Amino acid sequence: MRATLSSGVPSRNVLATQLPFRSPRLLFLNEVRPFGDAPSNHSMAGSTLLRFFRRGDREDKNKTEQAVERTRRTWFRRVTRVFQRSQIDDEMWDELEELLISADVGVTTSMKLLDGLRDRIRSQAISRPDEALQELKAEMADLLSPKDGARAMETDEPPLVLLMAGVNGAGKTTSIAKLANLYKNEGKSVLLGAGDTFRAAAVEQLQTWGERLEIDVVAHRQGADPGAVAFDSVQAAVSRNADVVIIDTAGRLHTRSNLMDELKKIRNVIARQGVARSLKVVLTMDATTGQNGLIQARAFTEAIDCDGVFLSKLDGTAKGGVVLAIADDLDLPVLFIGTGEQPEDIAVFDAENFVDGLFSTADAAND
Ligand SMILES: Nc1nc2c(ncn2[C@@H]2O[C@H](COP(=O)(O)OP(=O)(O)OP(=O)(O)O)[C@@H](O)[C@H]2O)c(=O)[nH]1
Ligand SMILES: [Mg+2]
Repeated sequence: MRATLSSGVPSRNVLATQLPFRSPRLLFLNEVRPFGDAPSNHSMAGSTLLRFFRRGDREDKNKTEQAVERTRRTWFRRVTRVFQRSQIDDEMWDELEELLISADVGVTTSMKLLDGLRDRIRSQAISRPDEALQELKAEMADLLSPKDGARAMETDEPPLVLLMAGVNGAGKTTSIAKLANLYKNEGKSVLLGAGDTFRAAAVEQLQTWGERLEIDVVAHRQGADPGAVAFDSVQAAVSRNADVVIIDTAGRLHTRSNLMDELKKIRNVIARQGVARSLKVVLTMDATTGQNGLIQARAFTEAIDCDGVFLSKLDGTAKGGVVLAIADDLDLPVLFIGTGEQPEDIAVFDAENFVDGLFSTADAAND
């Protein structure tokens, strides 16, 4: 379905700046115009959106290395040291187990990693600890490269609809700004939907990001039905031929079951608009919460099918080992990592970059 487009909208930010509180339905579809002078031709149709994040793997690698610096300095440098011994012995296994669990890898995932390492050492008759370290890295990279991870964010039927879920304060809204900026820099047309109508000033927060990034925001007033915001956001994206629409959600409602019910409702509203195949639920997790965050995340994955994780605030924590637990315990691909508070502070997650970052010797000379 394509709504009729008309010209005469004075500003690209008209949706965000001129209509917010006059009407509960901010967006009037017949006033929406396409991006730029001509509608987007959906240049990625039949292709994959993630493939457009080729702004340079080196940039993602550097950002990842910086973001895991605290985790590396606190835990993984000690893991490296465990392998600087003359032989593989029982003490080595005990120390490894303790360090991995301390780094928030979690008990189950740590055991699994070490069992995998034992198998590798046995089957390849490895006796040197430095070779065993290389096998641990390979085991970790294998665990982090989920079979369907690369496909998690693909769509050949634009617009790609991203629904950002997560507990309050997890970093949803900031992560939306980062994703929007990333897609925009890849030449994609992006629209945001202010689906957190519960928290005071949440709509304005997204609108401020929209103004800063010059990306339009579909918003209703505070207290409005988030399902209606999601509906209008998707309609606007369809009528504009937008490539991507990213919808914010509330992290807190009166009760947790309300929150999950609301999310399901929003998801269903979106799916009913014929974009079910392009809808991806992205769970935002705060890396600083480590294993506790995992418990909260599980409540989301039990309520709603999630397609992957945006792991925020990796730069601010030594609990980066939780990435391994997300992949293993939650069985979700980590798609993106947050590396700071600015829109450009994002890296596309890559298992090898991450493992290399954990074991990098880049900062050894400064100690
Ligand atoms: N250092 C760092 N800070 C981050 C990152 N992502 C988000 N933050 C900060 O975390 C705080 C909360 O971020 P929000 O984006 O408002 O979180 P939210 O999930 O939308 O919160 P609610 O709307 O209240 O549910 C803000 O101060 C952000 O600047 C990150 O990757 N690194
Ligand atoms: Mg928010």
